[in-house]
Amino acid sequence: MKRIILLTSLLSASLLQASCDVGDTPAFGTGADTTPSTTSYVNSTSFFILASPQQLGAVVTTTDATSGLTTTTLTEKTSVITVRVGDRDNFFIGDSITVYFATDYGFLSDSYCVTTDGSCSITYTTGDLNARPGDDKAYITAYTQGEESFLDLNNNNALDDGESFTDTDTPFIDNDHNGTWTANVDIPVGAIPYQGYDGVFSGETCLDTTGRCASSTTTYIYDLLELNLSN
Ligand SMILES: [Ca+2]
Ligand SMILES: [Ca+2]
Ligand SMILES: [Ca+2]
Repeated sequence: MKRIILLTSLLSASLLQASCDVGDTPAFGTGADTTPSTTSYVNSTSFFILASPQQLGAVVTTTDATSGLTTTTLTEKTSVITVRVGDRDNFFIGDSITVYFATDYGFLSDSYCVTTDGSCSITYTTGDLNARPGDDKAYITAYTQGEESFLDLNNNNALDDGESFTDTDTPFIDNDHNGTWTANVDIPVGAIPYQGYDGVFSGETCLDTTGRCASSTTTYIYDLLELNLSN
């Protein structure tokens, strides 16, 4: 999985050295009038991608009854790819969050979309039959800037000493479809080169005194989606 729960501040030196100097300016909105969110920080647990349909039925393999020969065809199909964007309290964050996309196969109608009322969409279209992945699946990555989630035991909207947080690594195109970063196989996006887990907390408010506060309040957050090209 893409996340690791950190229960203590006992972090390796290598993790600490893998900083999250992501460079890009966060594309935060001001929050929509139509939602009760009180923050413009997208939370890593409230950011996800979905597809309609997720099973495309584009690749079909048939067997000739007489000869026994199999034939595989691909009929072009499309799917609406949608992201939902929320805050740490599970409220939608309204407008003007820019979400970026990448895929290992097929075509995307846009490289990014900008949210309205906590959501925005692009369209996926299947690609060439012979270029498709061997498992007849395509993976889509959606990513943006946001904050990492944490267990706010005293409900003060800040990471305090002793509270755990969920570290995130940096986004990538999952070429081998295993849901995690694979060196020399997957392709980093957003943060290049791939920067991994930095071991420190990026969030709107960090009051930790044990060295767990990142220098930046935001970091890349992402979600992966598997599309089934066959039935
Ligand atoms: Ca707290
Ligand atoms: Ca991988
Ligand atoms: Ca982090």
